[in-house]
Amino acid sequence: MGQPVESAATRRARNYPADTAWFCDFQTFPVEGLGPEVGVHRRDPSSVLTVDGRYHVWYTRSTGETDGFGEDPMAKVFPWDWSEIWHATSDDGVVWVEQGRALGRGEPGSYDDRSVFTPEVLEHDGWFYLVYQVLRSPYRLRSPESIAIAKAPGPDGPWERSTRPILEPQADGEWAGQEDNRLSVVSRGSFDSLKVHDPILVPYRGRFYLYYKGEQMGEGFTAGGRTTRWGVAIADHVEGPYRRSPANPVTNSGHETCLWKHGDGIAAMLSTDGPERNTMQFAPDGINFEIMAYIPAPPVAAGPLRRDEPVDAPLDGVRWGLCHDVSNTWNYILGFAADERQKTFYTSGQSPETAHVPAVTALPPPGRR
Ligand code: AAL
Repeated sequence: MGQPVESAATRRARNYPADTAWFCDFQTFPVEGLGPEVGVHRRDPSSVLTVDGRYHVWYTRSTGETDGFGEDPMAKVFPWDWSEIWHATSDDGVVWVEQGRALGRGEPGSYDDRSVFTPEVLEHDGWFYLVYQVLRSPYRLRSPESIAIAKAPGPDGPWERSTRPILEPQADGEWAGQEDNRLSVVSRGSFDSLKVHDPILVPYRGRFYLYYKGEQMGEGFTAGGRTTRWGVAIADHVEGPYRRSPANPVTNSGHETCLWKHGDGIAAMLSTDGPERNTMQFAPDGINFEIMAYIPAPPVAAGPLRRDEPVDAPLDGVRWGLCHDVSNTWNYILGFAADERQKTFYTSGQSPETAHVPAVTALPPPGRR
């Protein structure tokens, strides 16, 4: 039998995207005021907004050691347990000043009495909106997690929260037994049967697209790792009601959401989980995403600097921003920037010297990007 004319890998490579516009490395850099601090967790920063020449960000903030799931139902389980949403500002993108708590937990017994965390922000029609995760006590392995919304007349609040979540998990799986074990199920249900996480609001085609990460009852683990996927729920009005797209899930991978408008479509950066992690993707209709680039190391939980005008180059949606580092006991926030030096060298033939640009060490001053 003759040798195969070409290998399977060669055949696969024929379908890989050739456009380099979506490829980049990323650099991270320390920022003051939101960095490492013993006793304090800061994580999951929102997008960065520019308001009157000043940067604004919202993020999860909590204090104290974490104990994991144990006997004491009131003990802090994770860094995002017993959290609040805080607000910080900066005039240069490097030195940040904590302005204090933007939104605290709800009253005991309310849907958000245990934690409010992982915010994203949208400025629209003169109002500011936070979408974020909510958790009601007790916090157990099988606890559902939902998404709520709050609005304010300005970045400094006061924030008025929704009376109930705007999106809840589908809860359409079936647990096996009474043990508090999130993997023992009779049936898993939908990709978002247990938790809806990492919300981000994108005004698109005259409606509001709420993208989010789903976590499943009896979550699986495949060759790509955890089976976390993104869905989208769509509303005519920013405060809802939100209805899930029948096409959900709209990704087969990814963890924290990071999406931005590009041209007439929606661009996405997926990280951390799934066979398509660490990719840039684009959906011309906001639903059907295709891979545009495979990137080495996206920033984790990226909150990009939101630009007022429509972006032209694909990477303009993630050129700068804030992200987090959770590799230490105390989670903290740092800056990130897209780095196209390697690509510039290979695609323009510039010598390494001329292609070399100084390492990115700060967000651009507000107003100049
Ligand atoms: C984050 C997000 C969600 C998870 C936890 C806090 O990166 O994916 O918010 O619940 O981790």
